[in-house]
Amino acid sequence: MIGKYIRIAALAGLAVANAHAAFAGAADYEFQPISAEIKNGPGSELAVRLLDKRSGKAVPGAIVFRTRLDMSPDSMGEMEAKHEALPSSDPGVYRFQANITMAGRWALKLQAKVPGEPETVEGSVVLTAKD
Ligand SMILES: [Cu+2]
Repeated sequence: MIGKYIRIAALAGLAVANAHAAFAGAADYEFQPISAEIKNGPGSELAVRLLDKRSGKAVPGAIVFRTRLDMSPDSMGEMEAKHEALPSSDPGVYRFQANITMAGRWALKLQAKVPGEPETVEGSVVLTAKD
């Protein structure tokens, strides 16, 4: 009887471990702001680094295919800022130019395809716009 329970518990543990392995991929990456402070106004420049948390190294060559910039950190999630990608000469650094319309905290939310990673990597960085 006891042996049977132990076997079931071991199998359950294995299932959890497998599920974890399946999700480990995208969670190994993190977007970080280069500067957490940005300029309030048109043409404000933002930059984030994509980090592989396992190696601590920046990850070049990611395709950032969806972004959203809004004031959700200051409870204004419906307030969006127009922005576009800029070229970057820094490997692993992804740059944008945004028309920031209000001082305060903005969230840049990103979805990216990372070389060698089948899962979509998602991240969000909070940037504070100052006059
Ligand atoms: Cu606002």
